[in-house]
Amino acid sequence: MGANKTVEYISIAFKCITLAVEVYDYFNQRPKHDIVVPDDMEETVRKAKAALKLDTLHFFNFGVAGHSKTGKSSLINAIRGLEDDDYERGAAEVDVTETTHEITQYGFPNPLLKDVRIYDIPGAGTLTHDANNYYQDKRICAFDTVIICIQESVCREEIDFAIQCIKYNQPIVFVRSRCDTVMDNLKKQKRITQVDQAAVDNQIQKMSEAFKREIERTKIAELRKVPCFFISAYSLRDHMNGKESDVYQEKLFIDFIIAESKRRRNIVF
Ligand SMILES: Nc1nc2c(ncn2[C@@H]2O[C@H](COP(=O)(O)OP(=O)(O)O)[C@@H](O)[C@H]2O)c(=O)[nH]1
Ligand SMILES: [Mg+2]
Repeated sequence: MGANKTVEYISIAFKCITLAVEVYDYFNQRPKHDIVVPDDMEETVRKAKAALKLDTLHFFNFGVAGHSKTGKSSLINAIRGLEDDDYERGAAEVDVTETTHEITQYGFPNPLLKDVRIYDIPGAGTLTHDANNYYQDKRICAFDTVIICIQESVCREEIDFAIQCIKYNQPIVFVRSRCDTVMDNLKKQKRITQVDQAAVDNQIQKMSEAFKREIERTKIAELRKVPCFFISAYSLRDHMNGKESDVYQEKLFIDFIIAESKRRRNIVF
């Protein structure tokens, strides 16, 4: 192996380690503060924590909500750095029809992330539960941050659900996963010649603008502050495993949930 190649490999290895350390640096510390909620909502949040058996003192708890097939389980596996079929390490089952409305808890197989828990909140806004009741029934207010998985466009239930979160001073973020399939389709339709970073960036710009227009149409000012990140579960898994893969907005997304959950716990940067 030539000297140049060796230097290149060392440099790539170094970048991977730096990336991994950045992510773990936050997640591997127990929260130093409990979540902060408006005074008049403390009692509700206390009851919610008890009902869900959430330990907000020792764990960061992230909820993932959204309709069936929006990619929640895949996103959870990706954040945990797992392949979808890594059942030995407790991968969430992908592509199953949601027959339950039970919230499922997932820890992190990586011991460095032992103080983080992530929760699958299935079927938000289905016909059996309207979004407002769902928020109350499921005691969503006790999570540090709620990640709302959406499809091509934001629907009414997702908007109502987001408004409930905002009322509880709860950080939320919309995520549109499966962006790799969007790019593949554009190529098949011959609207792009290849899937390179320029084509991805261009498409993300278009999707972000379309998202903003949808939010504007709701005429709800608070929602303008809620970002939407466009990602692929596959790139996100690589990102979480410290590989240099930030094809869509994986790094922005993880940085955002870290920053917002700190805000909710009054952790000053
Ligand atoms: N190509 C691609 N497929 C995805 C992605 N995320 C989810 N999927 C697929 O979308 C389908 C539904 O995903 P799943 O995680 O089960 O959605 P859930 O019902 O919301 O938990 C499955 O076939 C996944 O493999 C992604 O980022 N890229
Ligand atoms: Mg699922």
